Amino acid sequence: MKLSVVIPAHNEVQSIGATVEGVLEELEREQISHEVLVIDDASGDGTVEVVNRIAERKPAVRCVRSHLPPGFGHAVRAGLDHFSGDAVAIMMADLSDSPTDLVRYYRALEQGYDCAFGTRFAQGGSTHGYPRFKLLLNRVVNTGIRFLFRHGYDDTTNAFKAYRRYVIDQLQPLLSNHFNLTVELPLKAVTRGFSYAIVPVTWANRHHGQSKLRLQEMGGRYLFIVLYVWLEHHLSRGDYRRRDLPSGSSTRSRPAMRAHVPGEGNGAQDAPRDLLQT
Ligand SMILES: Nc1nc2c(ncn2[C@@H]2O[C@H](COP(=O)(O)OP(=O)(O)OP(=O)(O)O)[C@@H](O)[C@H]2O)c(=O)[nH]1
Ligand SMILES: [Mg+2]
Repeated sequence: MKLSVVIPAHNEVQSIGATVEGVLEELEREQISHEVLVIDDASGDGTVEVVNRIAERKPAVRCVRSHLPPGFGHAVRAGLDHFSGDAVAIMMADLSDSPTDLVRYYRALEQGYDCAFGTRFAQGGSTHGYPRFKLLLNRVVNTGIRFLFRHGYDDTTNAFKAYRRYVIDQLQPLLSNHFNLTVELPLKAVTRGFSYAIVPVTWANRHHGQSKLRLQEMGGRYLFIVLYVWLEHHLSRGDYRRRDLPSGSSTRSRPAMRAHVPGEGNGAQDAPRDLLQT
């Protein structure tokens, strides 16, 4: 199974080199077939040059100029249009996400889960340097989403996740142009009936560069996409369910499932048998 790693990057010259090198090192060590796609939006600080220098040594790395308008959601969607792997992971360029966790996601997908979702807040997960107000907002929003969708998962808003290719195909068309894509992807995957492993991950606040998330501009957009998926789930009578499930079957979210992660005690036996077959 080839893994594509899509990394949206805008003016991340101080972090992008270490991000890409860290991913390569881990995937090469684990002998995981891979490609790394950095999706740039006209960065003016040398981000592209750093990636292109790595690409000269490592053919698995490509820097792609987004063909869509600027913005986080468009950049990720550009990556999802371009990737060639059997699965794709979306990862940030600011060294917040850990390449070791990327390997854990891959192992969960290998076990037969359709998606791998990280949690920074359940046992085994952690955050370092999360600004207090952002953390508070995060917990309120994720609790609200969990209440609405009852999917047993407490970190829906974290963008760092992995999906099998057929999941991405069946989530189209994607509507979010901005950071709200980070909730559209997992919520559609859950409500459309794909299985998901919940994997504890670590997250660290950026040390370099600037945050591009503008909270004031995103509130309405997050609410729009959350309500959109909720309405689809409750009113569409299963029209958008994954295609290999009968459309009239239950439209309730699947319960959370934990992946067996090497070195941890939680086992794949938690997952219903049919979910381990893909
Ligand atoms: N190509 C592209 N990438 C973007 C854009 N906006 C953000 N990104 C990238 O998306 C990732 C997440 O953006 P961040 O600014 O770190 O957002 P955040 O993680 O919510 O904010 P922090 O907590 O401050 O890190 C980073 O890798 C950014 O470089 C954009 O408009 N275009
Ligand atoms: Mg960030």
